[in-house]
Amino acid sequence: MIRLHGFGPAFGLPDPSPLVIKAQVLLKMSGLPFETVRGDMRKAPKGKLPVIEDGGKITPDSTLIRFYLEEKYGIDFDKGLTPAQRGTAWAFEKLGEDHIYWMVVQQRWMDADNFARGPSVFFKAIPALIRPVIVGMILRKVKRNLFGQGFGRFTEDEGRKIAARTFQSIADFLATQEYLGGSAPCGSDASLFASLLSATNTLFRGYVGEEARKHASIMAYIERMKTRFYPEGYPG
Ligand SMILES: N[C@@H](CCC(=O)N[C@@H](CS)C(=O)NCC(=O)O)C(=O)O
Repeated sequence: MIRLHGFGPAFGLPDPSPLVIKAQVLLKMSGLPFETVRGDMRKAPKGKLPVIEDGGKITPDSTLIRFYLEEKYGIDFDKGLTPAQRGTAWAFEKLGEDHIYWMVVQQRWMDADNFARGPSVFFKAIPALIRPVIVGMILRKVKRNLFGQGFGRFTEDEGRKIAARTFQSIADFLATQEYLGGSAPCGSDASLFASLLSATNTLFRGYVGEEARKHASIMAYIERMKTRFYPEGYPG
């Protein structure tokens, strides 16, 4: 059976990582038997999760996992879509992963209240004496990553304007059709759903969630995907 390595449910989400949620939804879409286990990113080939393990073969990265499932099991996650629909879906997928993702990281990690509500739980197992040192080190790393990617350079006003335009454009698109490829979910819905579910999480305060939650079409899309892929709900 395929084993998906994630972080484990947290923040009221199936996983704190949108990319683990994406891989989980792709596996659900595939219809293949799988289980989700707690992984260790220090042992992961790229130092990140998700990773899947299939009969001893390890595949890291949510997009490489998709390619692996397509190649090994002959699955077409975008079956029935025209080339233009496939292209649009892919563009929305990467908008989620390479743009919204960083807004979410900024919101969760760079705001002290949000950090206390969320990511701080990852450090609970570290002895109290050395915890502040480790937390400080990781926070500096996250800040460097945000600065390198670029989102970390925006002021709050600038970030809000960008977030507003991003969520408005997604909302306008989702107001015209149920899923990225039309009336049935395609591979990229796994990703966009994961990004939007993470961005709209009410555990965290700030403009990212506020701008995302404004849109009825985004909230309805999340509910459609939840009903379809998590009818049993999820712990966390
Ligand atoms: N491109 C990767 C990104 C995965 C990723 O960024 N995972 C994060 C959690 S959301 C991680 O494991 N970060 C650990 C680190 O950067 O040290 C994918 O699509 O799977």
